[in-house]
Amino acid sequence: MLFFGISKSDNPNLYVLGIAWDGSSTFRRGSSEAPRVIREATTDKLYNSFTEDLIDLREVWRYRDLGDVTGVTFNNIVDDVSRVVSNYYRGEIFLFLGGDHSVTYASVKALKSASNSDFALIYFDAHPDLYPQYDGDRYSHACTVRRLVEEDFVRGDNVVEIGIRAPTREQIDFAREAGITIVTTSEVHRNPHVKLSFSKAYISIDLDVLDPAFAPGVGNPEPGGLSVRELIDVIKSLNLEVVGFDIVEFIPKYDCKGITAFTASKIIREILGFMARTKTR
Ligand SMILES: [Mn+2]
Repeated sequence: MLFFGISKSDNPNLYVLGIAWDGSSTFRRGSSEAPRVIREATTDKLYNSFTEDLIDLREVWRYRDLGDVTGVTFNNIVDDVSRVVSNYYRGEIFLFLGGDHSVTYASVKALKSASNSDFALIYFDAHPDLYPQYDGDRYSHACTVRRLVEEDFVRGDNVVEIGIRAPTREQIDFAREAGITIVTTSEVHRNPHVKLSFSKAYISIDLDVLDPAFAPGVGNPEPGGLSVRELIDVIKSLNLEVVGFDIVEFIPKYDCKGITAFTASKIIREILGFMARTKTR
């Protein structure tokens, strides 16, 4: 069974949706293959249902896998994700499997509309993704947070970017103007407790926030990153209700012996355990 042996259900409290899109990547492509490979890496043949903190995910979660959204254009993807989320969302948690980081634009937009509520964005990434446009594409994966803020899907002062280590002056200037909080990789390394000024958020995990030693199979590897241990400890330190989360930028063909896939699976397992603390459904 997939997802650590959690039961499938027609009355789920967790939906899984793959977003098989890598057309907004700037360098290496192939993250559209990731949803299938991440699912396979959650097999209960490899991992049992307990988290590090002894939460039994089978006692908390019932899931339904909605398959993958595929599309020829980014607009198709945005529309399809919105349609699927609005069809199913009744307060459940959504786990989105990317895809490149542009899919977070689609998922946040869809959840915001379907839930009709405001939430903050915690964005784990080596890169700020705050370019006004990249190679002529305003919806490039290098522009995701800027679009979400400028189009009012999330307030700038409700965005925290964690693990940043590949900034540009232009992007950091925009972050300051917009009130976006930047927590650098060095800052996390010194202190994994990130303080937040909000209590409800969407979490986006770009696997390149990790050092390529722990996640070689990504589009834009940036050495000097977090360890898996540090990332999990940061997540566990957050005091937060999570409305949904994603794992993005995994490219299976650049992976080495499944390292990145197992890392993605481990992160999903621990986030599901982390969310169990605040889950009321
Ligand atoms: Mn990114």
